[in-house]
Amino acid sequence: MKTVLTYGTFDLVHIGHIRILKRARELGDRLIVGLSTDEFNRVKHKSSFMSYEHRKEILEALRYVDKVIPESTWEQKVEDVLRNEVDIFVMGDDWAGEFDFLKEHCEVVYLPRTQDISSSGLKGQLRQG
Ligand code: C2G
Repeated sequence: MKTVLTYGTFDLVHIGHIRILKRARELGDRLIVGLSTDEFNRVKHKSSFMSYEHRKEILEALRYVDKVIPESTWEQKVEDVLRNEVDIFVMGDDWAGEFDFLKEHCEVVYLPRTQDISSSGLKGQLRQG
């Protein structure tokens, strides 16, 4: 059983999110997502349109996601990797290099982001009508 772990806010889930979740899941047998809480979003200087509960319910409905855990701090990743016996940690390559410290505990993979789409971009387009 190969376990994959990734993190994010996943607000207004779009094809960029779906594609990274799909590719991450395909690297193993189960995918765990560390979902940023509303409070942690503020730490990340991000605000999400949808609440943590709604974003969690949406992710749990996706075929690629097996488990959602809360992401409340930057520092919890090593503990999450060990507690969940994670084999592969995955993030989009906008984070390339940022989580290499996890390499002593699991494989670290940065996957190409999907171009030309983002939650903030979608919000801007919706505002412009
Ligand atoms: N992503 C992508 N393509 C996009 C947009 C996002 O591949 N067009 C990926 C990101 O690279 C990330 C994941 O989707 O791996 C989630 O993106 P966000 O919800 O924006 O998460 P982020 O704010 O990057 O939070 O501790 C890690 C942080 O919680 C990551």
